[in-house]
Amino acid sequence: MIRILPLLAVSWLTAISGHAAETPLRLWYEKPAGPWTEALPIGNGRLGAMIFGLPDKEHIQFNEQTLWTGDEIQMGAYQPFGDLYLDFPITGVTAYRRELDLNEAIHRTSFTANGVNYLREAFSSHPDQLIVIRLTADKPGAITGTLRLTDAHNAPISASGNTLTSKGSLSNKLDYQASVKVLNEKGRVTSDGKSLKIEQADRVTLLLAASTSFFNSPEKNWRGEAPDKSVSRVLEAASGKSYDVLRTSHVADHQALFKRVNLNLGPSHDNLPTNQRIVLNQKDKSDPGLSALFYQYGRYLLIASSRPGGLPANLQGIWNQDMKPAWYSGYTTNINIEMNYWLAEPTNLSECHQPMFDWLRNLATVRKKNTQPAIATDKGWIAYSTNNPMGGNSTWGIHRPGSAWMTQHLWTHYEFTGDRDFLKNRAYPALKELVEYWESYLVEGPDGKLITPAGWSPEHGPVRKGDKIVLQEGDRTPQPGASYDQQIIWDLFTNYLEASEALGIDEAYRSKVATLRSKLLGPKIGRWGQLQEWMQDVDDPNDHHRHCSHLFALHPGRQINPVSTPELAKAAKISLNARGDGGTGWSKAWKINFWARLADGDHAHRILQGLLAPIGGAHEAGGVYPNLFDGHPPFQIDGNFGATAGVTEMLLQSHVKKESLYLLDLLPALPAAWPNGSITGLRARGGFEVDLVWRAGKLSKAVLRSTDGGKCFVRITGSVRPVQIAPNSSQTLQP
Ligand code: FUC
Repeated sequence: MIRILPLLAVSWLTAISGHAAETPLRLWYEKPAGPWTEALPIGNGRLGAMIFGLPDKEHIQFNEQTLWTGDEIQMGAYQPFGDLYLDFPITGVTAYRRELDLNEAIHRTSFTANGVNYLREAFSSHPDQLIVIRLTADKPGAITGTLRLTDAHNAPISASGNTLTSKGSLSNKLDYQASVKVLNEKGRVTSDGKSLKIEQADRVTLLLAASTSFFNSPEKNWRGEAPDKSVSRVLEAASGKSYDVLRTSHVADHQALFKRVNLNLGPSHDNLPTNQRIVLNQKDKSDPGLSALFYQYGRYLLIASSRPGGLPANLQGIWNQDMKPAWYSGYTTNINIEMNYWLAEPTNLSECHQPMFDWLRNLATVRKKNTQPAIATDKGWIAYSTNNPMGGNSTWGIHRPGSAWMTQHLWTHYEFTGDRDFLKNRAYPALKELVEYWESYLVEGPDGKLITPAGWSPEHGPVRKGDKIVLQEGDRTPQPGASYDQQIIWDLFTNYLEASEALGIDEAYRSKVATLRSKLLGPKIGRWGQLQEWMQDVDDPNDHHRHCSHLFALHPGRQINPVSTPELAKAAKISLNARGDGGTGWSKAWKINFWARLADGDHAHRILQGLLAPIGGAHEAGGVYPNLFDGHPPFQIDGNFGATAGVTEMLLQSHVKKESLYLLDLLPALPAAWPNGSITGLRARGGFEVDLVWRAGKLSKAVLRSTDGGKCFVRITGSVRPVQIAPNSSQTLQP
């Protein structure tokens, strides 16, 4: 298995680009947050909060990723946990600033009032499993205020000593508890049974712990340790540590992941508040640093919402304030959950991919119990479009190829890490059972090709209206041979073939699957030169639907690319142009990836700038909120993650093979807007780590590293050359 070389990466950046390793990466504002989408997110993978930064009435709205209603059948919805309010008798605030520092994963609020300079810091610690809030002032005894805890489900709040607790249970018998403990330096803390009063303290540390009785396993019926036990344990352990110790281990833990990749795209208007940067950049496009910040924000958000052992990032990561969030804030499988994880491997956050694999395994386990007749299968498993953490679902739409698409992620994890145990024990069996499902499900189409008898192109379809065929939003009429299904099945079969070859097993079945793959109905070019979305040539050149499902083969698939299938790539381009540059947040994010795969960096950049526009009112006009959360609208985190993945595809691609080796394409889609820049620490398939520097729009230097060593091909400005790297070494390439 390939390991990471973080130290090498950082020192190399400093050496070649002359930049301090610490580029400021922060979202900052001159005013406290008003609406929720102005507040700033912190998270430790499990426990998250939105911080509003109000001097006199601080508001911290928090979530815990397992607080779900629903079960193995019912969808339920992701729930908000509670709110912490800190009321201070503070008036006459000057010199106000709040910021989220991505390098340290710390939120800061600072201001002056009555001649006192106040500084508040907050973070969600993965090593200590709680949220830590630190209140300081530069004059003794200046911290006086009241701490209140509320529960989103109206559970009773109790106060004892220096701790406030909420404790409740949801309709599905999921128990939960949150406790906040006040540790004051000087002054005193008293309780009135409901809230805590802090008087004349010098400094205060608040420890907020929250958990539920959820256990991430169908075998354990989804229930584990009682939350009061875990909350007490966590609070007790953290109470024995100083603020500095808690802070130091949090920063170290975050940076071990975050600092693996360093991106520099040129000038940055970090001197302006982020909300103003967003507006200004739309006018003059003068802030490539905003694109770099948005890129790193995607990585920050994944680290903060997806850690090994936990649940995958849901539709809103872990941040949600609504009792009935849009689309349940669940796991939608026809683009959204997959997009959440496109960035994981290439941006060097492979560990953060793990929760998706566990969720997938659990979902497969529940589906194979076949308790829902409409999606029961003899072999493998299939799922509905929208799912919860426990295998429960909305029954809005059967999404037959969803399991195959998600299983692509297992194969991708192997391609990037070379983890053979994972390939053998997790990826291969999961791929094989789905190949067996499709082997039994496919039928012969009119021209003898193998087709899906009941395909679907999310989330619309052709319906007859009078003598016309129109494409209707949300239509789910079965469409035999729909391109989306066909392409995903091709991808699944290909992943299976490569996996069985890598393991050297199942040779007879491998050749059977190779034959099946060769009989699949492949991509078709239609009457206006487009890549057909359906088996019949019914595509409408004025169809601007947000989904581009029939372009799966271009991205995240690899059946179509400009070099080996130029005609199909041309057709894909015609389809993509017809779909337009608009769409929801995630739709724009996907289009960045498509244009990068078509090697059109300027078009990809144009869409990225479209996604970085301030969010407007229209439901399908994607953009960003002042806190840089992606808006469908409403807020959906997939667009954040998908944009980071897209920018990565602009700088480095490794999905194509040449003579059985990966072909690393360096700067395949660099836009004119980023003439000078550098990136370190990207990962490529085959287990390589890649640093790139470019000047005047051309690659000036690349470094490839590998722990296990290996061969690949590298494409630099059009020419392809073989490269061999010895174990634990690196190689510098010049154009
Ligand atoms: C799919 C999309 C919607 C939305 C939802 C969560 O159904 O078509 O636009 O993003 O997922």
